[in-house]
Amino acid sequence: MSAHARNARLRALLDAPELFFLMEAHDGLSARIADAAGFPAIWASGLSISTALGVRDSSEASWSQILDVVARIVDASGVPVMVDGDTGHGDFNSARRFTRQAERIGASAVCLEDKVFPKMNSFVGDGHQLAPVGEFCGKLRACVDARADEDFRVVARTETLIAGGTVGEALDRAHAYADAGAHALFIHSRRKTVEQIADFTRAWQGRLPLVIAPTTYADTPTDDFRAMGIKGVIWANQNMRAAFAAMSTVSRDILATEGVTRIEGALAPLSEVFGLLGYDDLAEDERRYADAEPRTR
Ligand code: SPV
Ligand code: MG
Repeated sequence: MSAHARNARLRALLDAPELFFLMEAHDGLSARIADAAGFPAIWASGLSISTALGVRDSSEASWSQILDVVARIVDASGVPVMVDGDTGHGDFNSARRFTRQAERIGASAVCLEDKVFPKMNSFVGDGHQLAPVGEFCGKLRACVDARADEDFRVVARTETLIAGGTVGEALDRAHAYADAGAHALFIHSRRKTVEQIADFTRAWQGRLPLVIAPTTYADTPTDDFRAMGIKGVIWANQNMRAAFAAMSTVSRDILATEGVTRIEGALAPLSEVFGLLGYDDLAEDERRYADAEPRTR
């Protein structure tokens, strides 16, 4: 799918009445797996990419390091990619440079959050500081103006509830971000239950498409999110956590047993890896291209 077609696809997903899932990816392999599983869109998660790079989700990875990984995710998949842009990695100018570059490498949306730089992951600690509303609105406007393709989406994320604010305060910010030109709104909560999100969606009345990441309230049935009118549900870190758990088990087991006999059955066969990465297609292409006879006229 061309970059423009991917952008148009994500825009259509956000604007359609149906709910859709965005699956987290943090490298080329996880992107390929999410795509092959059938997810219609990918969330390039700051937490998961940072973790895969071996650093903390506290603006430790530079924006170019993040976008290097996003380029791998775009390259390895055929579905639209929404990039977790954190705070935009600085002021409005850093954010719009990040946005422009994300669009150039084939991402279809950037999501910007209203915290101050450097940010800390939303699940860590209680010191989450929000940016002034006017400053964040200017950042959103700069990113909306910086797009080359009008189907590329700028998603505003409010961390009001993460910072201990009320649903009313989150709504005030969300309306300001909609006025500033955001195309969708990510309302984030780390409560174990969905009530805050439900209160927000009732009052929001569908002004812009809503996106959520139900990491802590993940046992809420998806039909409840549908009933609330939520459009995008981001499974924000499950591939990274699955890989973390599996790699921890395998590394410990091989060391403890001095071999792979016990763990081998739990591993993906290489044939499955080669299948997903399209080794057969390459063999076919080699037959076609590697030693082509000159065509006779
Ligand atoms: C991420 O995936 O990096 C997110 C979502 O921003 S969360 O970790 O829930 O803040
Ligand atoms: Mg993040």
